[in-house]
Amino acid sequence: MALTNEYLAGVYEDVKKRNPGESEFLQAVYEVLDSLQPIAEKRKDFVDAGVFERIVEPERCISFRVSWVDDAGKVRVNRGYRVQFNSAIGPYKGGIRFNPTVCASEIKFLGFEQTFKNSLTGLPMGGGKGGADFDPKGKSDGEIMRFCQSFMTELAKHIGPDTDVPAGDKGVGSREIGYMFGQYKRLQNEYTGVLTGKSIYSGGSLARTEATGYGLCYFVQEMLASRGTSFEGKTVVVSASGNVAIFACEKATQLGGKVVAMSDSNGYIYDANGINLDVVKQIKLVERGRIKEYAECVPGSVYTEGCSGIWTIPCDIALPCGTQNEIDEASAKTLIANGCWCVGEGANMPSTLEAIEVFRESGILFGPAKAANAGGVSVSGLEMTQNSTRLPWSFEEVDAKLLDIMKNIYKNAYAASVEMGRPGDLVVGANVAGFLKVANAMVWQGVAY
Ligand code: NDP
Ligand code: 2IT
Repeated sequence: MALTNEYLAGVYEDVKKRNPGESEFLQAVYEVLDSLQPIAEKRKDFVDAGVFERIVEPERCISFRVSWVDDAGKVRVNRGYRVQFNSAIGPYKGGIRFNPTVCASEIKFLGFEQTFKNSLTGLPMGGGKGGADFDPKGKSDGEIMRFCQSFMTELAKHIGPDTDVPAGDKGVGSREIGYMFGQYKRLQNEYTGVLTGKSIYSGGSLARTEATGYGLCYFVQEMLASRGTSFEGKTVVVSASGNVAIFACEKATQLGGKVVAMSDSNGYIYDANGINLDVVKQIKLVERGRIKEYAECVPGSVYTEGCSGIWTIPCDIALPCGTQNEIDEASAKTLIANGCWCVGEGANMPSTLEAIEVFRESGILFGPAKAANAGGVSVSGLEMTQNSTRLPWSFEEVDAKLLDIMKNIYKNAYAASVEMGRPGDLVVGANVAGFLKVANAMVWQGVAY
């Protein structure tokens, strides 16, 4: 794979030199620049304003020490990050991830993707992402609280309701947001909507918990409608069993689909009768257990060790909701060989560049992450609106707005794909539609001399 546009090929070479070894970040940048090649040819004003060079460079990268004390009284040290990628269209906005894999490359790829995703939502939010190489697995509640407080003690210096508004991501849910919110309030003596994904008792929005998974299904519903069909009677495979996966499973089932498999990073469960989501919720949300336990609770279901095996299960619709690069070229080919004809990305960048090529060449329906999983940050944007107006909305109001936003994202991405001469290629459509708004704002705001 190589960029044919000489100018963008040069921009990409520069990004490679400046970010050596950052494979996830380079992958995300390559995919976007590839889609933007016709734009670079047409829009001399963007080239003259250095938009392409600027948009691949984060505005600010903060990295900091997070020291905390574990239950045994031992001092532990992790590394925290906040990458404030682009503020052309609004305050930086994006989640915080706690996972041992977290590093500069991972947070930069996520912040870069977030910039285009947030633009697609139509709401005034710039792109940012943060996290720490902290593993929440096996930690006590007290350890999680002390870590979150120490993390926020530094992060608080860099964020604010009109500056940068973090939220959850992998390893960060309502519990962690609560501990961080409490610490921010203590430090700043301010009760503001500085974080989203808050509890409904502290200014959170109803339907934020469900938003990414529900939004993903609303987006897939639009893709299916373009072929005159729906979720009704379709077999669905959902990877992972975290926040996004659980509510994708819930909405896909409500819309008439049958979800037959879910997973975690250790393995997957197959239930030919359709996943019993109450059991999954009890194991994952209440007991914080492993997906393996499902097979012990539900007769007839089977657990298999190893998470990538989930892509060998025959299905109509695949919803990867776990992590980056969980579908490689071989898994993509297996999915298609077994009859899969629709993929909606719930996780960020779950398909490798090679896997995406397989999906695009085969002509199946493919909903790329920055469009398909934008429901979470959309409802975060609606949470910010409710916080600034001090008026909470009902679940139904938020859900209706979410549906509307996801329909619009589909419509705009599809329209951009047509304009680029690639009708139905939503990778190109989402990248171009997301880029144009940010690029126009960057030109309008000028360059600091
Ligand atoms: P959670 O921490 O709630 O859940 C993560 C889930 O992914 C866990 O079940 C985890 O299993 C599983 N997982 C991790 N690696 C793999 C793998 N290789 N194969 C299968 N499952 C795996 O995180 P979220 O649900 O919030 O996030 C999931 C994805 O969705 C991430 O890519 C995130 O960036 C993205 N996303 C999240 C949004 C949100 O609002 N939360 C919004 C948009 C995107 P285990 O317990 O074993 O680690
Ligand atoms: O990847 C994402 O869009 C998120 N983790 C949600 C970000 C947010 O600010 O709600």
